[in-house]
Amino acid sequence: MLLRSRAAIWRPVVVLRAVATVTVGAALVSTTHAGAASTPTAAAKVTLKNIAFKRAVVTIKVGQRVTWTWQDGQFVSHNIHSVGKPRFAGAPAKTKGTHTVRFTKKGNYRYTCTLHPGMDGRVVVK
Ligand SMILES: [Cu+2]
Repeated sequence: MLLRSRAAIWRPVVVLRAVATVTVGAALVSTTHAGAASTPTAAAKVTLKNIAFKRAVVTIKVGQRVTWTWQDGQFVSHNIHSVGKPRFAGAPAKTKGTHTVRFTKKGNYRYTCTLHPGMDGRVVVK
């Protein structure tokens, strides 16, 4: 009983350490990942569900963040691939989790999921 509750307490600490390592390894200053203690609230949230980005177009202000959340289940992978310019840090194909990007310059940021033609999105930074 005592061992069980200790495991439950320590598990989140291990997860946070793993996430921190990944963030540093990626060397993308503007990118954060789910579970990081310092992740601020996103100005806009986009879901990846039913082979679509919803909402497909979001508008934010300079300095704000967008968080994408994978919600199509374990059998459907999606990625986020920046298209044209300006570019931003995308995400590799995966089936769950989140991806957060802070946009520091104005622009029309187009992106797509390269696995699903027509699965397109855009972030308008004003
Ligand atoms: Cu996709």
